[in-house]
Amino acid sequence: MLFNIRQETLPREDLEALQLRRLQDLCARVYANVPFYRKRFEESGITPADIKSLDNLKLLPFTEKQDLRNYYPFGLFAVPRDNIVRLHASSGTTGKAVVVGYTQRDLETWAEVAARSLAAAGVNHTDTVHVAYGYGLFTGGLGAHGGAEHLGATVVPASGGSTRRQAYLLRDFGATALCCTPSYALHLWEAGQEAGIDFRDLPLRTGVFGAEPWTEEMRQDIEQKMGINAMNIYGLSEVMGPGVAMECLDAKCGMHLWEDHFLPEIIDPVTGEVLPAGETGELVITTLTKEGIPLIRYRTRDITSLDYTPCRCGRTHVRLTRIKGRSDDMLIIRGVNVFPQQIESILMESEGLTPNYQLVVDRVHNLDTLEIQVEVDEALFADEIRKLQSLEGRIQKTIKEFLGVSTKVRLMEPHSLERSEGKAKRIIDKRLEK
Ligand code: DLL
Repeated sequence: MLFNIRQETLPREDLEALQLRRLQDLCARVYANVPFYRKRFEESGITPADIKSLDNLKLLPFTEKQDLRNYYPFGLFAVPRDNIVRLHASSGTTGKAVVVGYTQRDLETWAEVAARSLAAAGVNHTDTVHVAYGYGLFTGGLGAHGGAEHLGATVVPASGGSTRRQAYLLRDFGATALCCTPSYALHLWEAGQEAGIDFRDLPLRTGVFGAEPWTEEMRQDIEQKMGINAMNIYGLSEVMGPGVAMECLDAKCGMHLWEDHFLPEIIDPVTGEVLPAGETGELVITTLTKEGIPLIRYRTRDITSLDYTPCRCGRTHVRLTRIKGRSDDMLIIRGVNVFPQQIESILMESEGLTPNYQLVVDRVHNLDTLEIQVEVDEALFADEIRKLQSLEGRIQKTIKEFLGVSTKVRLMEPHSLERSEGKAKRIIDKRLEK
């Protein structure tokens, strides 16, 4: 179901006209209120009046995470502190936190796009939505919460942690939708198994999963184990939080990015050149309506592509293809570029392996090494050692064939790798400690 039929089905021409008006307003606002952006305009030799088409956006430089860090905490805010009603922050894996401030209207916009997103996944006001994204400075919990409330659904604000208790809550409250990271969904499922709860017997029918990269193979695994539709939701704190883009149940193919609020571009991550529609590169987003901390051409570091072909659901907003990785998560193993998700896809094709895996990168005698630790399921674990060893060899061979990199595959006992309550930690790079 569409939450906001008019906006979600705007013909492209109207959508672009709206984007241009909003872009011009945005440029005027940041020029007047944010010294950082005024300087950027001046250095580029232009004023907001020079932005006459969407294409003119190219005249402005990118904004990067480092810029937000340099102006920590509030230096890029575009409204007086009095107008900020909420702060969130993302720590990321390295460096100083990035702080985002929301005005009342920003929170309303966020609730709107998050509600649209849940509706696209097939959730409506009759649903009970169990939110197991963390509540706090992380945007996941409160973002999904705001969307579900705006939709008129019943929200269970479970947050992360107490996993077995959450499995009981899911059963007892009869949640029909679950919002959390895909890795935490599997963790919840395992806790349910241990407590004798089969998710397939519960009323649960929709998963709204995101905040970390995952693959089509992992989707199939989750759907089969839990008996639900596992839907992909995208977002990032700097731009808003969950609900920047969302898959629709009708096509389950690419995430509609709400273009009346966010203007996407795809660039070559090395040269910064804007790539033609359909090509894969780094996603760059301009926030068209945000008031607290608007961003012009923000480099997300997420690798994806834009699909402008019409979608069967009737929504006209462009679709982001599944995130292939982050340009800063890409591993370079002896010169070969490898994304963790490529390895995940290969692992998930082997029967008996679980989606619980970790990549350990090291440097031994000046050579990069990559060890893939992956848990096997109980059935395979009970098999003979010989069989397990031959499976390790087969996976190593497949990875070498498809990705061109030599690895060491280590099959691990079920439940031996650490579980995360939020984003899974897939990479341990020991080279960084040396
Ligand atoms: O993870 C916001 C969010 C919360 C999105 C809940 C979806 C659901 P950050 O902590 O700032 O914000 O992390 C943003 O997470 O740049 C991507 O690299 C990654 N990410 C988010 N959603 C997806 C997804 C939240 N569906 C970073 N697929 C982003 C792959 C994703 N990666």
